[in-house]
Amino acid sequence: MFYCRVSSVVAVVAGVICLALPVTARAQTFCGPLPAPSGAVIDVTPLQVGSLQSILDAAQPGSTVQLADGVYTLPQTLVMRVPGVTLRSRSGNRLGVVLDGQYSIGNVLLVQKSNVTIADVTLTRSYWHLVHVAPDGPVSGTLLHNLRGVDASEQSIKVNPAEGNYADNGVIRCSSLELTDVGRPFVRNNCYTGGIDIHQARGWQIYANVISGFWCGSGLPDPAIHVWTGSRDTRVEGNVIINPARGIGFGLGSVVIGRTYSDAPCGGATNVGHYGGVIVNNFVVASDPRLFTSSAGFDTGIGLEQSCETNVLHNTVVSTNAPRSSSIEWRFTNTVAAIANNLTTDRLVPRDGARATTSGNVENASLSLFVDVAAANLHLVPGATIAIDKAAAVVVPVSFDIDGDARGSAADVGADELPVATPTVTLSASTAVTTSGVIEGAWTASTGAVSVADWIGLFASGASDSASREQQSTSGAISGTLFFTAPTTAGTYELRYFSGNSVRLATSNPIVVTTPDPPADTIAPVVSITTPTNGQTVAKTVSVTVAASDNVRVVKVELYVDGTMSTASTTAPFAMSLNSQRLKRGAHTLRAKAYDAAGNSALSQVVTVNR
Ligand SMILES: [Ca+2]
Ligand SMILES: [Ca+2]
Ligand SMILES: [Ca+2]
Repeated sequence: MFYCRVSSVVAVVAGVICLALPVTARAQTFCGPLPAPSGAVIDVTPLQVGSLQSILDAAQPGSTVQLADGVYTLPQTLVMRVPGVTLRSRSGNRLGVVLDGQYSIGNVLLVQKSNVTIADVTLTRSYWHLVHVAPDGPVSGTLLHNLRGVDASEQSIKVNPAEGNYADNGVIRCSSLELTDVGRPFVRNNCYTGGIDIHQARGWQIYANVISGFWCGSGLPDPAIHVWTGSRDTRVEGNVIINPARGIGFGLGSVVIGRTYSDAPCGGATNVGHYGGVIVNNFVVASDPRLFTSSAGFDTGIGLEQSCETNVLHNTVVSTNAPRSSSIEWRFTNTVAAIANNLTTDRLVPRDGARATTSGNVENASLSLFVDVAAANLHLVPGATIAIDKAAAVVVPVSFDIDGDARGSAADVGADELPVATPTVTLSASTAVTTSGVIEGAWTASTGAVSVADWIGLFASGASDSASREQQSTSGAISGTLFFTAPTTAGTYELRYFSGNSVRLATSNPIVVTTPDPPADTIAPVVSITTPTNGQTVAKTVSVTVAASDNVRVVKVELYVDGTMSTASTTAPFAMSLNSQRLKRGAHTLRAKAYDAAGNSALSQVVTVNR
């Protein structure tokens, strides 16, 4: 059962879908590379750092500014003021390109327009934020992909409204945000920092990020992921949050000055910190002794404050010491939530009149349920029977876990689903193809064994599992067919099937790739006798020369005298001789016959000689 809001009244309604958002698989669990640029590409090297802003300003919408590897020490904030521009590294390696603010510029990047993508780079040492989305008109479609953010003095990624404009429907994914021991002393204002901090924004998706170290010796930072002041329909999924003072927060405080909506969500309630949204399949782990002894300690893993119609499902919150407050908590009277199937090592608590339906949660769980807490690996061990297959049924099931593993019919409590059994996968491939041809691969996996992160790769036989020539996602299908392009080099290859955590589950039959045969030779040689000439009188031994040619190669020429083969040559220029003394007096015919390697042959014109 879930609370449903009927008019402005919160009621408990059995069997009715009251989730604010559909809770199915997230759009993408496979943090694969960004597609190659589709528009104009502008290549930039670190030597051009002084003109990078003017390059960005001159870029046309749809184009990509591609940074060569190296350190870019920025003289000023880079402002993305052209819509639809992508800024990314050429290498795709986020460690290869470093945009460094040296704590001397406010933001490393400021996004003001729609559909800006920033990908595959490291951003570091901002006085304020590493990425600040602050629109100068209505903004949507911001994509932050595969970033590494290190040591912002304030929140690493900040989204704000500006002059009445909002930034909506952005995505932050597959990124690592870190506050390190080196950067922590640069945090100011009583620990005014955090990982992702979003105000008054709608429809953001935050998934598959790793966010670590957001705590200070004194002061309480923002939650590692904080979405508030009237934000709406945020999806926070599959993130790993390590040693935060606070993990994930929707809303903050009982009194909210923030965005409101004309369609009156949450029954038109005012003072709402967050409308709707889902927090699902996240790991939150606190294990650093310094965090627990810091002034704020580890406060809470997931907190809702004035957050209405919010789903908190299948999260794992683990702390090696007790939190100051709770593993998961919900506060203030506008908070109405569904809190289901979470696995926590401490308690879940309502505070200050907040309401939630709770089902399938496991509280006060033992640290022994998890693979390696110190390494932030909160996957279940096989003995975690208190959680395995114990999830309560929810109206709209969560189909996949933090790894992309299928939940199956008996879901586990928490973010991880332990695979039911050793998966069996069969994989077959084309047995013989020619270079650059098409290899067809087909697989079948046991039910429940597949993940949307599974993939099939093409390998040279004997190559290591890290040397794939091409990879394709199986999209979580139990069976299917994929097509690969055969290599340009002949040899023996194979397909291999990998689970999302890169364990090889199957290998195909060998694929013999051969160079195609050249087209068959059907063209006969051309041959003529050049000496002796027609009508010539011969005596004694006479040299016979021929002109023989072929589209490929002449391999033999025979000489026929009066229709009978007399002699032959297999060596160019196919010179032969004729002993005329063996001939009777009178006229005799000479003819040459030339052969190519394919067996085609041709006769010359007849040359008549007299003895
Ligand atoms: Ca299960
Ligand atoms: Ca799993
Ligand atoms: Ca020929």
